[in-house]
Amino acid sequence: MTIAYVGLGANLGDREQTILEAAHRIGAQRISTLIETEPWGVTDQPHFLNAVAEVPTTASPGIFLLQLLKVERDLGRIRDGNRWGPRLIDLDLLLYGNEIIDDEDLHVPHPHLHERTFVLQPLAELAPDLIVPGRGPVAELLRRIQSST
Ligand code: PH2
Ligand code: MG
Ligand code: MG
Repeated sequence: MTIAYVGLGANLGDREQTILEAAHRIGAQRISTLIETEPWGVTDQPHFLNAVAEVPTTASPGIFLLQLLKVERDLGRIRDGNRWGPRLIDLDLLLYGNEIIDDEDLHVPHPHLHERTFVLQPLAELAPDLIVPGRGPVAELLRRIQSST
């Protein structure tokens, strides 16, 4: 059994309801506080609701990722190739145990994790002592980003 952390985000529809339903469907054992956040990357879009879920899993990282994509689809997400645009639900595999994975279609830890307050803050709430493999303690990453803005 491996503990995975998944970032959840939504900025269309009933954001809270969709995030809670997604957390349930992916088998979350804990979920952080849901936070209202300014859009990052493409800023001209509605505000997001973000959270992080802690998920125990026996699936391999690749299979787990497919499970996340299926839940996104089942909840109505349509992938239109708009990379950072508005979405009903986004499930990002942030961490899979202590593993570092750099496959063509799977990068863990999530490549933008350390630069996003909307990920680091809820992650630090769930797991304040967590070390992000290859990047360092989550609390330190959060401090760094907060002092740079
Ligand atoms: N997701 C994005 C792009 N920008 N901004 C916020 N605040 N929250 C997100 O989840 C988010 C974003 C692409 O996945
Ligand atoms: Mg995302
Ligand atoms: Mg995504």
